[in-house]
Amino acid sequence: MKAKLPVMIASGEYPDIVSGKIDGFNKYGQSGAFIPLNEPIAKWAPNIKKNLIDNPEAKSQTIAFDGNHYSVPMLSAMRTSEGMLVRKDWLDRLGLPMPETIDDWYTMLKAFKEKDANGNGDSNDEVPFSSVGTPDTYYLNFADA
Ligand SMILES: [Ca+2]
Repeated sequence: MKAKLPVMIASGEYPDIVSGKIDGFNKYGQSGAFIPLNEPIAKWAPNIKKNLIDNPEAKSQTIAFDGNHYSVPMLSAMRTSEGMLVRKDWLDRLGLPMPETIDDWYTMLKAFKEKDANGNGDSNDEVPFSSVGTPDTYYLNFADA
């Protein structure tokens, strides 16, 4: 999207909502391509307001130099459109609990790698972690910790 955003902006034709990186929205928002979202968020999105505008840390990471928000970031507490999936049958087979902490994740992934999690008698054929999408997508799930 990074390379496509300037082209899309230059064309003058773009959808009502665009997905991408905050820096691009702040850059093109300040030049008038996007409307500031401060007022709509304050008026119609109390939960986003609470977690974005009223949260100094989130606000500092997302606000443009002109003081406006041109995007709604994917904050860790609000990251509901993605998540990690775990093979519960593998957890059950190895007697492990559903991971809650980073240490739990480490223990689980190490056990998946070293033990016969799929129960086929071969302890070397499991892939303990895989993903689809960009590296940002899956590493961010662990980055906050
Ligand atoms: Ca196996």
